[in-house]
Amino acid sequence: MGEKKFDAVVIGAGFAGLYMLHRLRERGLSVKVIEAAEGVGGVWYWSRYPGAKCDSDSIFYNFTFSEELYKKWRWKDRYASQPEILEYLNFVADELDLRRDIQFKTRVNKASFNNERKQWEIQTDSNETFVAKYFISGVGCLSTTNIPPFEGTETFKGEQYHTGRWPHEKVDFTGKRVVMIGNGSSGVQAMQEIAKEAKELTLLMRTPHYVAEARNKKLTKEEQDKAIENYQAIRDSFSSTPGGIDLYTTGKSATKFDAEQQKETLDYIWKTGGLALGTVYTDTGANKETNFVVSQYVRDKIDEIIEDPEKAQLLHPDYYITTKRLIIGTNFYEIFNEEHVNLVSIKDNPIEGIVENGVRLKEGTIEADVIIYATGYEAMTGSLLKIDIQGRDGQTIQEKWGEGRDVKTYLGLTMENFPNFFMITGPQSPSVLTNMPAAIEQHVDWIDKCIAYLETNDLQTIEAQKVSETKWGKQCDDLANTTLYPHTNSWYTGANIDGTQRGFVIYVGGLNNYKVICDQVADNNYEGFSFE
Ligand code: N01
Repeated sequence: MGEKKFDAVVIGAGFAGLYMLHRLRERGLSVKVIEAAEGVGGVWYWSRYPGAKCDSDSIFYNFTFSEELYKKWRWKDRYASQPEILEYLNFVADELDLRRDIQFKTRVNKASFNNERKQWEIQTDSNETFVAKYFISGVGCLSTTNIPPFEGTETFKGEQYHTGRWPHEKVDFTGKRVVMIGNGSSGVQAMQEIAKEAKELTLLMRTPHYVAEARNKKLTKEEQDKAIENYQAIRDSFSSTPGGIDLYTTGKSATKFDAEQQKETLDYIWKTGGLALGTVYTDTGANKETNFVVSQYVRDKIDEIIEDPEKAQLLHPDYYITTKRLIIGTNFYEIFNEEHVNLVSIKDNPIEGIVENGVRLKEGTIEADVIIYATGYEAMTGSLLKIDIQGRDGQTIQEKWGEGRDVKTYLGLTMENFPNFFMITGPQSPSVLTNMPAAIEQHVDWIDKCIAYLETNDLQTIEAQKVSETKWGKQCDDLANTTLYPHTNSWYTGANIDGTQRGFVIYVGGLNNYKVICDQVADNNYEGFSFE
């Protein structure tokens, strides 16, 4: 098969790939997006488990680059469900006529930079070769599922599902004994729904997590109208806030308030719901005293809600709140008061394997008709490392990043030795600590402007200098070390997967500050980069 030539090839047709395609096509470039799924949506195409929702308020979980596009869409609920988000991304693809430049059901296996041609050569599982000047990853931070290598999964006689690869058809839990492994955002959301149907639901819990109340509701016509009227304010919040979303904050440390005031504020947050438990005080992620105030509030809530004190104690999280992604749920703790919902701590009684009739623990077997793995993702770097991406002289990302957590990038966007390769929401960018569409718009806009600079100035390549990578890595580490994040074993650090290298690979300085840095680099004629 001959080569297919484009100006740019983008991997992935989620939020990132769709917007990148639109921007570059508007520039007049020829672009091909390569997507493994049969449709657009990225993670929202695959994560179809019952109850799947986004935990950012829906009115912020969309593109804002086009006022017209923004104003054409109305969210139904405070938090958009997976089907609604998928509908939204299909609406975007239709409105912008994106599908004609997306090749579905195709996976990129390998990409290498040809130094003589100054082009990327990209190979797919359909044995095609694409050649492009620009190669852009929109693979996402949470797209490669993690299924722990439990022994005996093939011997299980019932049904098994991973939350991130859920079947398109409805799974019926009626009259079934369901075992859930994992209680992160996916596990919590799925449990709340499955508990309504299953005969018995047992959570096998390794670490108790903090679950704040979501308070989901239908948006009224007035609320929808207001979101549309507030277009500019919502767009501004993408670049003016640390998280790319306007969440309630006192603007102060908890230490500035007495216990009564703290309780009053936290009660208000609990009642209004959402992720503001993480933003209500400015230093929750950095100051142990504030962190204790907020985390103890949740532990007290658990004690208040759960009738059985032993169960409540088991559900007490003890890591610094927000150093793992805060989870929001709907009456999550309440379900443990129901007789058919069981809680088994596997911290000291780990899973030894899957057997014909259930899950075998070190002590005892939990019988199941259905096993659900809500065990998360090879987060941050997993999806990039799965593809054999080779820069100059055949250097692979694996060679550059060691086992995957010794990440070296400049701005989380580019790498030395990988000319004209860009990562949308790559490691060492604010990515998962933000409202993702905000981070994606900022990255795509920056990449688009950078490509325009190359084209206008007749340049063949842009490449990060080694010294820029070193400085950026130090800046990211120094900032992270002023916070409590690196103290916790989480998917932020890679510690969710046994036996892998650890490393905290997120820029924690906030999307607002990060944008200023990226813009300065661009304004200074792409300071820290080399050109050919
Ligand atoms: O995955 P997770 P997730 N044996 O990694 C457990 C986004 N998201 O899919 O905590 C036993 O958080 C693991 O235990 P532990 C969001 O950013 C958003 O739920 O490592 N248990 C944990 O309980 C989120 O943070 C939305 O001890 C094992 C669970 O599996 C991110 O995706 C919805 C195990 C994994 O939790 C990931 O969430 C869904 C093992 N070997 C996802 N390995 C919303 O917008 C892992 N676990 C709301």
